[in-house]
Amino acid sequence: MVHKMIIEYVFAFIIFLGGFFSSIFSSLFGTREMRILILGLDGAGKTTILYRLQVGEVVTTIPTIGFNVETVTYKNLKFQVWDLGGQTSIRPYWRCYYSNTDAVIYVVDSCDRDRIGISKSELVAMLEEEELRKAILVVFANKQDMEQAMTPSEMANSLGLPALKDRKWQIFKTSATKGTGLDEAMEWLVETLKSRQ
Ligand code: G3D
Ligand code: MG
Repeated sequence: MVHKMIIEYVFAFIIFLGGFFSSIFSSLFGTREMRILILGLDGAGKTTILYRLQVGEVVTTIPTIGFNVETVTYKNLKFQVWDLGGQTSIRPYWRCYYSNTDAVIYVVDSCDRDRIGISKSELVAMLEEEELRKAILVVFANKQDMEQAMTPSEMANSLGLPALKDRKWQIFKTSATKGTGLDEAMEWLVETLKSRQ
């Protein structure tokens, strides 16, 4: 009897977690499609985050020029993910995906001190794109569950965030594997998008 109650409780909890993000997003109703890019260096945790959002099926496509694009569509929201860094020759092709972008979720591995400089230059280069001029920027200081993680303020400075001009931005501590901090960050994003509509 007690066992059964515990099992039911655990199930209810899992269902609650699954529904959490979708309930945040369902409040972002509108007619226009909202586009959100999830970007960052490889290994930062983007794919893990995309699955954590649990709002739909992740579809992976490989455009002919050869980079992975993962997409999740939920109601009028479209999330697209790919890795930055590496081959600069394919960079111009990213532009096909920039148009009408409402927000960029920039994911950074908080433990990767060696590549924070590359992460910064990739971010800066991307923000120079005309199509992203009005996009809101949310930085996920990911892997905060690790002991050696940099603090969000350390990361904000290393990424040059305080120097950004005419950009609505915010940084959040997250752990994609533990699932912490994501809801807070997504809530901020949704509220900020709503206030702009
Ligand atoms: P990417 O899509 O940005 O390239 P992934 O990154 O989502 O594939 O994640 C890369 C690795 O980092 C994965 O480990 C993943 O489990 C891990 N990871 C993602 N987020 C976190 C986090 O918040 N904390 C910790 N500790 N690890 C995280 P593997 O071992 O599968 O390569
Ligand atoms: Mg990935």
